[in-house]
Amino acid sequence: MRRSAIFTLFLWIIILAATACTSPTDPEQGSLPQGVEHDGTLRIAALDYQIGDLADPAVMAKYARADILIAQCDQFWGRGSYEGKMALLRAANPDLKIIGYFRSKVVKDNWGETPAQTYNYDLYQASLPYWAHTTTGDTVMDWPGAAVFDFTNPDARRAMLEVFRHYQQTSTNKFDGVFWDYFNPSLWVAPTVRDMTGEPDLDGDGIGHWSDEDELQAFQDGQEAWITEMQSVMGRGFIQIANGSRALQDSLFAHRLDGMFYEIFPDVGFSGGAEFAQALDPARFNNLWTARSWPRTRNGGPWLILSMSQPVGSYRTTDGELVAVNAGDLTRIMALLTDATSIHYENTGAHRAGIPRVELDLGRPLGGVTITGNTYERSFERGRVSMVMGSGAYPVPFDYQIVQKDVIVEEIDSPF
Ligand SMILES: [Ca+2]
Repeated sequence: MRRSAIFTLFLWIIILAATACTSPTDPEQGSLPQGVEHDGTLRIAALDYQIGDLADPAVMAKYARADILIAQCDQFWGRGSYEGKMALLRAANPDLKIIGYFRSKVVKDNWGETPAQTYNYDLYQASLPYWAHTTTGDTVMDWPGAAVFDFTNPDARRAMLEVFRHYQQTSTNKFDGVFWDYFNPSLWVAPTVRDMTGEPDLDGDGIGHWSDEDELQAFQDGQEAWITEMQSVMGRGFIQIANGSRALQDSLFAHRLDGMFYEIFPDVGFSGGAEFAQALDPARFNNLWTARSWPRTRNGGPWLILSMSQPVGSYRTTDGELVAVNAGDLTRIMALLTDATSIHYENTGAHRAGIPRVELDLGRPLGGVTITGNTYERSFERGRVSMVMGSGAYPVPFDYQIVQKDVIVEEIDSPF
């Protein structure tokens, strides 16, 4: 294996407890114990925007294997096909946290055609007075078919939150938390939105969103208010996890939450090449060890959920064998090295839940991570993980080896 000479003079010992010193103080936490009690080697998250047949044992096994499941509210609430069926998931894994997906700034324009008194229809109706406009009076779309409402308006937030609260209260399916999709420092519009005229102008002052300082400040303030108001309505024990880049780079914002979602890890939150290496660079302000200390911990957090790019490709061994890379294996290594980080294991590329190919039983970590040059090592009660950083980018960012009870149970040994 090629080993970079750049860092070989340095030996970094990451003392995990030391990183906690950088955590902002939360007076509400009082004397609650810090950290998370794991019942296994690490936690797994599953995200599935279209929950499968819960009567199928193989499908149920995927969800029950996870520690936290992110699912669509419209499947479970009101006239959703899974009304009353969350109990099946609860029975299969009483410890499973089930989190409801919630759009923080858009409604789909076809929700107005769904049956009345369904969750999506009610969200659509609640949003109508607050749809945002562009400098030319057009409706703001951030994706084709997704209309932006002005969540910087407290009345808009109140109306949308009331729909969420109503279904959580009246449905037999009750979520343990919310998955915000998503919070960025400013509005992002997909390049596929082609027929929108003008520039988004949420506050209607004629100044386009990205050059309007007041509007950008209100955009960020509105996100913070959303989180506070969700907590007021749903309680302090309601888990709040945010997608989007803001919580991955803003420690004070992340501290309002129980966790954050790294979409297409490590491309969101890190950029400029060798993103895997950046995420594990102790000198980088938002490396995963540091970021792990940002969210609050009172609801089982921090939940740092690593998503991934799929499919990522393959490599050929020195023997000529073609080996497909499962990105879930890569993010699992990152999670094993960064402790409280949980992993989003998906294996089809369509945000479907998945089960690790190799289940681990390493036990608890025996300490922090030792970094020698570009080699990262960590010992566990029943084994060790070692990783050698290569390109730091897909498809094979690094080689690694997991040894469990003196047997190599999984590795990538590429000729990079
Ligand atoms: Ca404006």
